[in-house]
Amino acid sequence: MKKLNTTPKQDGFWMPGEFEPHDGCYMIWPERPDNWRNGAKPAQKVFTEVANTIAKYEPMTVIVSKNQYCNAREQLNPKVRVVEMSNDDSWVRDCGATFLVNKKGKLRGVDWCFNAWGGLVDGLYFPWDSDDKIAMKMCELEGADRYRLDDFVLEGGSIHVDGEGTVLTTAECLLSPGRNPSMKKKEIEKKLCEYLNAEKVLWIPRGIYNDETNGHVDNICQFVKPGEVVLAWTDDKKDPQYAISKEAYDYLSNVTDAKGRKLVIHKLYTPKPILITKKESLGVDSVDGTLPRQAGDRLAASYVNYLTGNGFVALPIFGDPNDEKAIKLLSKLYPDRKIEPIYAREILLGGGNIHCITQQVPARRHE
Ligand code: KQY
Repeated sequence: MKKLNTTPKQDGFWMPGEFEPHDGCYMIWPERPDNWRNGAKPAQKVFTEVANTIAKYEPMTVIVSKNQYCNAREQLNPKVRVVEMSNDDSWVRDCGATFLVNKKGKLRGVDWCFNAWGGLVDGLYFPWDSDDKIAMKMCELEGADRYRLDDFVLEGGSIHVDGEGTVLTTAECLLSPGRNPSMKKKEIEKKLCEYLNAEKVLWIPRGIYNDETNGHVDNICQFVKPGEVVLAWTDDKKDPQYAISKEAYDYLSNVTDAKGRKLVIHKLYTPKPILITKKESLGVDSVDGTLPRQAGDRLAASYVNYLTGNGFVALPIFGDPNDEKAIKLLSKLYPDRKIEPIYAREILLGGGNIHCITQQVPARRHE
């Protein structure tokens, strides 16, 4: 497939909202023992549950290394396509292709530069070169030409779009020193609008408290549909999350989207603080250059990190009283989709959640 020298905006390709129809979904099988406890076995169980759940609704592909291929093939539902591919870890939202469509039913991908959430400044592991090739290989599998940005670092979890010209992001992440330190905010906006084919960027100040991604937007806020968002929320003023969510709420209450609409904001209550236990911490290999997992550290738990797909919402739950509240709110907001709650503490222990480990392929037919 071709590497293109034009931009999606020039060519009439755009990124649809995640809530629009999909042709499929991707994940990467977890295995690195310095991120996933107990040799990644507990994580593999939950990843299997996520992949098998999604496969009930749309074509599912799981990328897996040579060493883990037979194990993954054995565990995953036969409906899931399993493809061997080198990788550094399992965050396909971040290292994978951002897929775009045009009015003629064609698919293309954006292949951002990936540097493991901050490169040598504050990245989470080293090296990341295999992950940086994942987007290109996904484009090959999908038969999609691609726009490669060698000069612009971005992870898919740091953006959401409404498919109608609005991009949602956080300043904490996109202006962090490990991404594109020589670029001004306006230049970054221009790049996003050019490569997602959008008109307006909304900048939430910060992401979820203690999020190791420098505050990805996909853990704090997401579009339910154009003009409507869910925002991670707590009423507990003593929790450092309160000030972060309040700041986001105030910001979002005072902006309009690309179509000039004010946003409807739904508060999605976070679970109570979730901390790494000693047992969990001891199960993770300690490796120089990889973020340590220490007992007592607070995890970036949020229900906002859900995936919307064809007729379903795959929702992380944590065994918290607010699980039910989240299920209830999302059932109301997505009356035509089945809410699929998945106990996701193991994914959270690795540093993200269901949205971070999935990447949708939008339906090629778009008017
Ligand atoms: O998108 C994410 N939340 C990924 C976090 C990376 C974690 C690596 N330990």
